[in-house]
Amino acid sequence: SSVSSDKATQETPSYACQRRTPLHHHNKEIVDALQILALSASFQGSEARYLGFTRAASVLKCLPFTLQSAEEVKDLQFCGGHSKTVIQEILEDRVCREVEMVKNSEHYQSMKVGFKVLTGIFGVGIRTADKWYRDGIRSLSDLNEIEGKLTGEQKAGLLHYTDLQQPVTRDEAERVEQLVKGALQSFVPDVQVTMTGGFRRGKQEGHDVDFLITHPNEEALNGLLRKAVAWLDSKGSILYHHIKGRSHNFARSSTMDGHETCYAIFALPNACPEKSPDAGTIQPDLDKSPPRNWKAVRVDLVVAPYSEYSYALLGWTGSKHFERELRRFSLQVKKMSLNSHGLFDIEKKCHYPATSEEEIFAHLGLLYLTPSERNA
Ligand code: DGT
Ligand code: MG
Repeated sequence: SSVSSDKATQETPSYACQRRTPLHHHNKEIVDALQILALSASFQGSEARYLGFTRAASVLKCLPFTLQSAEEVKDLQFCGGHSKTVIQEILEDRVCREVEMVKNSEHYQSMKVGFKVLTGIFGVGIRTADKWYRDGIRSLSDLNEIEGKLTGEQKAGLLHYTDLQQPVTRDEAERVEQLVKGALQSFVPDVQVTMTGGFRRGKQEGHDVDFLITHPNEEALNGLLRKAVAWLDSKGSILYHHIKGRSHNFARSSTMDGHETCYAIFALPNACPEKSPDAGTIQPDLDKSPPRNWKAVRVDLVVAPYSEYSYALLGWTGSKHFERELRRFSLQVKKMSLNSHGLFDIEKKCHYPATSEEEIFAHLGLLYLTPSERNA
């Protein structure tokens, strides 16, 4: 086992953007446990502990074998201290007491409800969910009681809670893609629409569906998002939407970018059912409420000018931890500032244009990773 751990150490560079992280790996139980502790730490406002657990989980996702004993992680980066105790306990007892305690705690459970109502908007989401907790809100019915005080976005998240908490399947994501493409192409037939986020990394389900929209002629993009969303809205396909206009003075260091973005909740029509043999026979009317033929799905639509498209594609493909590490590597190792608009060399004071993701990795001196290798 010391041979395998030495090997693992040698093969694990410190930044997640320097290593291939597959979607499926060999240590699911331990990774899931560490990620629960990471989420709990962020719910408690501890960014440092969130990062510690997230980095340990991310390193374990790259291990090419299933851990048998905690000895095997002794030389692995980020897997010492608290994370090591967790790993050891799971290997020995199959469960970790701390993780079980966290999962059952009132704070963790209430924060999760609040966070989901806020449709998973990190940062803002956690602050608001925590404020609700401090105001004594523990459940959906508590939230329903203060409905009058909620913003439109929060009301929508609450109203469609049951649907939004269900994962979005790949099949559903593809049907959203058809809707989105149809709307955009009715105005600009050759507009380019790419599904980004977790689905581009090969995930079979997600919490939302992310799209990036571009066109070689920038004029063609003017007003396009608003028109397409209004068109979808007029067809009854949109339950809630909020458009953030393009901005030129966003904070360079922040993860927010200045692209025009629509945060929406779609009413996705159900897939056409296969004709069943007894179609047409009258069913007894047991439940008086009419069957609902749609599902609420969170959708993000982002418009990027053609010259920034590759940076936006890299920035919106994720994972969140991969993006964070890529930016940290750029800044600390290369003295360059990366965001989803471009790459800026702080010492040479110049921008690096790119027409593909491969070129951006090359500018950073990194080995190219395909989207499915960015599941850090
Ligand atoms: P999911 O949807 O939970 O299955 O997982 P992902 O990986 O699709 O995560 P998601 O949808 O939250 O975000 C996709 C990527 O886009 C992720 O790497 C972070 C990035 N992203 C999300 N929101 C923003 C934003 O407001 N600005 C920028 N620049 N990037 C964002
Ligand atoms: Mg997503």
